[in-house]
Amino acid sequence: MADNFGPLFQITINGQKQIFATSQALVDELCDEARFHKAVIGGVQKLRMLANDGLFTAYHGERGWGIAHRILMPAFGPLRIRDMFEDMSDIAQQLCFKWARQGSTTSINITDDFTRLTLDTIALCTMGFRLNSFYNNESMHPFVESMLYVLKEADLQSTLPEIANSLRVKSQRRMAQNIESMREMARKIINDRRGKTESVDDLLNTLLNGRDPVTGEGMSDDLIISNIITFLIAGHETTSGLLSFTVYYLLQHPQVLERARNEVDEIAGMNQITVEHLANLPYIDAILKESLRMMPTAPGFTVTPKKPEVVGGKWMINPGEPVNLLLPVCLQDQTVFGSDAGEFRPERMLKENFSKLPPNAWKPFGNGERGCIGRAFAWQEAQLVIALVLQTFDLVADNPVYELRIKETLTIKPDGFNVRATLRRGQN
Ligand code: MNH
Repeated sequence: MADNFGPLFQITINGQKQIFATSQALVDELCDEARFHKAVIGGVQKLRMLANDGLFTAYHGERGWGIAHRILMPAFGPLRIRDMFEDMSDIAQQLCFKWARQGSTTSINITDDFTRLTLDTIALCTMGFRLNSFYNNESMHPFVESMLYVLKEADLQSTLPEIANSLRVKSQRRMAQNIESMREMARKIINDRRGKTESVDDLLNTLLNGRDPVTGEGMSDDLIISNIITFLIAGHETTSGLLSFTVYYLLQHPQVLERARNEVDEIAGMNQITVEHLANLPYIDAILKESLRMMPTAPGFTVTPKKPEVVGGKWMINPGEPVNLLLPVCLQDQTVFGSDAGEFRPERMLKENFSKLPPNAWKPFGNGERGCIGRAFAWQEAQLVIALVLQTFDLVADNPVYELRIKETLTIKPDGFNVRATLRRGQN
């Protein structure tokens, strides 16, 4: 539809008018926070049943958002993220142990294992909580089972007319039960921590004891629960997709893979990868950026104008009308990235080239005050995992003629992409 009707078109879904923007020039305009702000609609709005005024699902200007945002921003700053490196390594090593022990004849569904990794990482790094997903191959942690149900149901409900939803009594009841069990689990994490005497300086501690510099208030228990759940959800699906697509592109492009691996070998050799190494892996950084450009794992975000606005010089948009920024198309805009915009070419994302892109050309982490709070977290985790996997394994696609299929929930991931991993020579 973007090819036929872009750069701006409108369709009606379930009686609601939806506008889609598909060019970088429009993204640039729509990222102007003086004119536009986030709109919470569709699947994201449905998730409010679970996460209410948590950071991701909060309405523009909602009180709980402001309090949580001001308390939590410093907790996601670069220094705090650096402190999480050891816990990130712990989980990344669990992944490597698993692959090593499975041996090179096992077909690995890479997205499943990366989801185990990212979920365990966010829970351990932010709350000191071990989900131990690598030690349970059959079922996922009950929290995860509930989360998967709720995400799927929220997505489905957002595509059905309200009347159909009101008739799906059993699904509604299951939804409510799963939501309650997730909130109960978060409540338990809070109470466990409050029962401890020694202090731990982590994100959970900030949630429990942080004070909003503006209002002087702390966060209510309900708001803390909503944000714990928000981090667990927002903090893992997107990063898992990023890692999966990155491995997919690496296997599609052997020269890129080789250059990336040489970079790791040169910087870290066979030594354990440290947080200092990560700053010296510019090519891997470019690969991750390019992977998110080709496959933005959060494939869009939605804004609405503060007052009636004309965009692109000719389209009138009114407050409350949602404009979806369709990232997979915007990030491959040929007027910005050239005629090879549809090709995976990490060189274009090396610092000297990246810095020459026009403003707002690369927005896979959203925009402004409602942009991703976990960006530095995700980046450190992804750099570490790709470096460690390249250092440790030879990877091949299980199906050499695999053609990329995409699975879409709120986020996108490769579907049915399996690899085999062989320990590199010279290592046990
Ligand atoms: Mn994240 C918002 C993409 C990793 C927590 N994230 C957003 C938005 C995008 C996004 C896009 C803006 C959504 C919108 O405008 O409606 N996030 C990503 C990507 C990755 C990612 C592509 C990984 C790759 N995000 C993470 C991680 C965490 C996290 C990791 C948690 C640790 N993200 C959030 C939260 C928000 C958000 C919380 C909402 C912030 C706000 O509105 O205040």
